[in-house]
Amino acid sequence: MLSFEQVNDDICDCPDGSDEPGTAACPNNYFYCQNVGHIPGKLASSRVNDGVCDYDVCCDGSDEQGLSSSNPTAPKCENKCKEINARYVAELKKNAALQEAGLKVRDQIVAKAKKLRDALEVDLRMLQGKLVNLEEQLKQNEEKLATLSANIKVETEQPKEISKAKEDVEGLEKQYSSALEVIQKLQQNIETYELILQTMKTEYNPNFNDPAVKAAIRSFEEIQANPDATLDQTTNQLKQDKSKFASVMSDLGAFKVPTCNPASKSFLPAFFQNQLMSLKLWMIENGLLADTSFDPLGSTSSSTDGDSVELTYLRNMITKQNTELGKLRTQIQDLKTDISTNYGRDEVLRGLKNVCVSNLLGEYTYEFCFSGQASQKGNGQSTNLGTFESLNYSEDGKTLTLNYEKGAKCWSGPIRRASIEITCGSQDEILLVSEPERCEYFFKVSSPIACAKVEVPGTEGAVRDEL
Ligand code: MAN
Repeated sequence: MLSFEQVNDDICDCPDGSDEPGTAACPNNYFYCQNVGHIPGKLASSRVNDGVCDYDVCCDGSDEQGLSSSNPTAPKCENKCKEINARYVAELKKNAALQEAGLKVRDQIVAKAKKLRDALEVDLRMLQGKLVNLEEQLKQNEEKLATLSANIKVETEQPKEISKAKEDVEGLEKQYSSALEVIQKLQQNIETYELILQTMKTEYNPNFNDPAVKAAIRSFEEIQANPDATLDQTTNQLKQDKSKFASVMSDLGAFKVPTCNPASKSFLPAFFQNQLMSLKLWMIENGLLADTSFDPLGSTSSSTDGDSVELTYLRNMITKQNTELGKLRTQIQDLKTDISTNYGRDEVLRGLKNVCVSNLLGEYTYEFCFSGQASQKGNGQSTNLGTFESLNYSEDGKTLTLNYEKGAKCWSGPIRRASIEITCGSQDEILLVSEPERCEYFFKVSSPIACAKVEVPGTEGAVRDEL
């Protein structure tokens, strides 16, 4: 236990230096200056009684009061707490006024940000509703297409002319067959007669002088000497050709045309039908035509006949709806991403979308767009320094840092990036830009968006620390 006399006796008794708060006796200790009327301060012991008035910490000059017997020539520093405090309070008030004014501008930006966000949410709900409807319509169309495709038994009929031709060919075939039969019968008869004559020729008695038999045999021999092959050939050809009837009949039987509804019997060429379909589709989509009729060419929508026009229309519609759905989903995703992006406190940065700030500093004009891109312009070209990606606040909340990433690649170096440090100011202004590392840029910026409500604090209670 130390006695009262051992406190501030310029001898360091306690390891933590607590017995010498008013002297420099303990190394690595602090001198406490009361600074009555201002903020108390803590000064390194080494700076006590060193011949320098450390008014930045000890406005009362107590650090140089010659308390140290080892330094009796130390100058006595007069107490300047009153004027230092007056300057300090004036500075605080000035800053508070700046923050106050900036805050008003900030409030307007925040109000705009809120409106923008609300609008995005309305858009999102609207698009989500549209998505649900479109998905439902697509589902219905796909079901209709499936039903249609299943029901289409390509029903066919033959034109009358074809049926008539078939009948005629059938009649001709019968006549042909009868004629062929007659010819074949005659051929058989000829063979029989030839056999009889041959028998007569070989077996007749030449000792009987029968001139009729001899004349018949002579004629038979003449015929045998000049055989006529054409008959056999013709008969064979006729037999072969008979099969052609069957093939013609089969072709005629297979010749059928699809049964069509009146609409698909349109005389319009396919090109015009497609154009008409597209026009109707466009009119339906743009609310100029009710989407009640399923068939763009005006046939009954309940028809489930094999109707290629209706099928084509359905398929076109499904393709279009799928494309539209893809676009909608992308839009919804973009909106969701935007809505969930961190735009800082009160989403203040959202209110500054498309707002850009630039300043000519040295050889380049530097520019950044809040939540957009940062760039360096000069020598007729613009270099991308990165795109806004994230933000963070300093611990005391007074500094907002925006991080811009993935800029243009440095020649044989890193990808450019930038940190934009914003503190409260009456207007958006780039105060300075430096490049602490090659292709890493640091912007110091003032803007109302970093302003905050401040209380002008009393001077009591706080301790001004030199460190
Ligand atoms: C340009 C500028 C500079 C950068 C060099 C790197 O000159 O973008 O800021 O340091 O390229 O090569």
